[in-house]
Amino acid sequence: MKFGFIAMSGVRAHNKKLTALGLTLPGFIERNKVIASLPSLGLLTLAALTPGDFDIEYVEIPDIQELARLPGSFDVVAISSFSAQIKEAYELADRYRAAGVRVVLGGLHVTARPEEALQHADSVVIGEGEPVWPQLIRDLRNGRLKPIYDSKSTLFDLAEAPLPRFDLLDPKRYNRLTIQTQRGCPYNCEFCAASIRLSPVYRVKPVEKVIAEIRKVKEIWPRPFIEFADDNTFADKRHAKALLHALAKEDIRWFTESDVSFAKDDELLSLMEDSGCAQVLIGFESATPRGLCGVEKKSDWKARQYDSYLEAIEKVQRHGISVNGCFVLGLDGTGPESFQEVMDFVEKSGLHEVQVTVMTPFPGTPLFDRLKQANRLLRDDAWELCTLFDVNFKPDGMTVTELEESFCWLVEELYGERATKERRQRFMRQQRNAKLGKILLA
Ligand code: B12
Repeated sequence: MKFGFIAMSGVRAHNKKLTALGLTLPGFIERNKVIASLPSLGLLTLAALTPGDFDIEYVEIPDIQELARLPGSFDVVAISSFSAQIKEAYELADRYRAAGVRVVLGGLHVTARPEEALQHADSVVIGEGEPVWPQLIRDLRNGRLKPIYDSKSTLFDLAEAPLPRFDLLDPKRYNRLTIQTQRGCPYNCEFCAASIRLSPVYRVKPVEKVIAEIRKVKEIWPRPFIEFADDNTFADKRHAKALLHALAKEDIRWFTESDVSFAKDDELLSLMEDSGCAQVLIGFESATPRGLCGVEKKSDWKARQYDSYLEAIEKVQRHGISVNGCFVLGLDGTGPESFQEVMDFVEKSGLHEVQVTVMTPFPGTPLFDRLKQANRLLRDDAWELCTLFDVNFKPDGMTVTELEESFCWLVEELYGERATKERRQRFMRQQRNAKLGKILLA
């Protein structure tokens, strides 16, 4: 049986002004080049759980409009889903089904909207794929695929994680490859639409497993750049330190995402430096404390971190690791002044890289439910606007137009030639001073 694993790829934005800007701004182009070409780790993982007698192919589709014909001659396809491209994924699924191919849909979007997805698939998987995949394969062989496979009540132990099928990739097409070291997050941010929505329990992957995955990547790419597809890599400091000790022996460069708290731990910072960390992305969310209130739903944890931001950036960057600071615009409690506040914060902090996004009500998030109830969503089911760059809600401190236009202004200011160059130069100066400091202390 021929099995196609189909990933929708590339990045998306609908706001035409922003798209046009993105094509011209140096800081934006560089960042897009880096992230736009990641493979689907979810599908490579499920491919690894698929028995050897299946003939497997992994395909990426950047733009369905450009598809002259359906890729592959498959008996069955597994298509992954994010909200932004779900309408394209459904169109693709419909075309495959019309050609007699069985379609299985899974991933973040269909987990939030399984009934909607079922209109386009023979089977829909809710939650993590691993716990239900063996049963789905058995049912497929017997010709008895069920409409829904729900793994939400099963806690998948990452010690059981299979080695993803990196061998299905052509390494020349990627400038980094992803690996996961954990799933979920101990916090619960209202807008988060990542792995916590598949399974709410925070878990780490045993260090030996992560290292085995890195070695598997090395079979196709001897000295790889790894992006950890985690939501909060250093949330469990003990696991993080054990992992960093092991990573230091692997001769790789890597990137990850974390909350700000790791910067208080000097031992962890040194281990990061020694193990090849190039950049860490931190969700600061707001350049002022106002926007942070109520973001984290368990204990308002994020609101209490603001005072540590500047010192954290300074400390991490002194270790030669650049910080990519993420800010969400349009948060409740913030108004038109918040755009200039981001500019000021970036300048004051010396951040090397910045990522700004628009607050986005993804389906399945507490934010979506709250805004829907308050009648603050602009359009229902406008999943194509779930890009992090488009506005689909009524902000509480400004108009929709103000949010859209000021966001474009901010993008232009942040990623233009002058600001991008200044950030790089400031970082280089900081690196030189840190090195000089170390020499003087020695
Ligand atoms: C790598 C990545 C990408 C890659 C994706 C490569 C690919 N084709 O899959 C690239 C760079 C292309 C990308 C692009 C975008 N991304 Co992105 N990306 C990530 C990132 C960093 C890691 C995802 C990952 O690898 N997870 C690990 C794997 C193992 O988990 P998984 O994919 O969910 O798979 C599991 C289950 O979902 C399920 N499953 C998944 N697919 C399938 C399919 C079947 C058939 C079955 C049965 C099961 C199944 O089983 C898997 C194993 O349990 C996350 C952030 C994060 N920290 O997680 C954001 C994230 C997924 N991205 C996000 C967004 C918004 C985007 C963009 C819209 C950004 C933009 N403006 O363009 C685009 C969308 C592109 C598109 N084509 O749709 C959001 C998605 C939110 C949502 N609910 O839709 C996230 C969560 C980030 C965020 N800030 O919120 N992204």
